[in-house]
Amino acid sequence: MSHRKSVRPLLLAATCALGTVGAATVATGVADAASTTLHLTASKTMLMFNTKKLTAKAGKVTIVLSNPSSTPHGISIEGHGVDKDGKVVSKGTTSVTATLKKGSYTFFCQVPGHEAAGMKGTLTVT
Ligand SMILES: [Cu+2]
Repeated sequence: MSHRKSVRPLLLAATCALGTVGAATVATGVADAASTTLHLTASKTMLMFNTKKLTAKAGKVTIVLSNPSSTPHGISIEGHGVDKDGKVVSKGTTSVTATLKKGSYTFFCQVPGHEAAGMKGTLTVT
């Protein structure tokens, strides 16, 4: 950190404040983008989800995974530079949220071996 080297702490503070305002402005610009929550359920007995296809509008996308099984499962989104993992849970609910642009993404369970066994699908963002 270079704070100690700063010649004028007040100027630094002012710059930080401006930075915050700038970030808020950017967030407002994205506010009209859609916010989608998708629900996914893991099989109680097999390594699979209840669907292999999900769709969402570009913007903030949350996938909520219900796992009724005692086998641990998680939910991840990958593609176009996005790589987000939700928590792994057994007999519970977990979720992952990412801001996505138009395109095709992969959603999958990140527990080793589960994606290869079939716990994956395509998330199409339009
Ligand atoms: Cu799994």
